[in-house]
Amino acid sequence: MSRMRFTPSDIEVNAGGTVRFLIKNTGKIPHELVIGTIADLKAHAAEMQKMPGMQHAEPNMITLAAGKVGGLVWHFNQAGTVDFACLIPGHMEAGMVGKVKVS
Ligand SMILES: [Cu+2]
Repeated sequence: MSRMRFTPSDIEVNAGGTVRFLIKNTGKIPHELVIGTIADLKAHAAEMQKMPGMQHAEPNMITLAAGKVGGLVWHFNQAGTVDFACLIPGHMEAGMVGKVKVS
């Protein structure tokens, strides 16, 4: 099993900046990248545990099948820390989390 990591997992952006993330799933199973506060991400992950295989699409997330590449555009309007994670059950716990430092 490949390691469940985002590379890089720490990103720095300028407040007010709009960032286009280009994301590649180099693993062998589907993964996703969801942007939010760590509290929101944990709540969402708990919801997904109850509904395995839950399909969802929101502007703050992208789901990628193995080997696929996709983009996600996000506007970081204020300074602080924004978190991101893969919310497929077990993945966040395995280390699929990261942070965006906005300053
Ligand atoms: Cu994942």
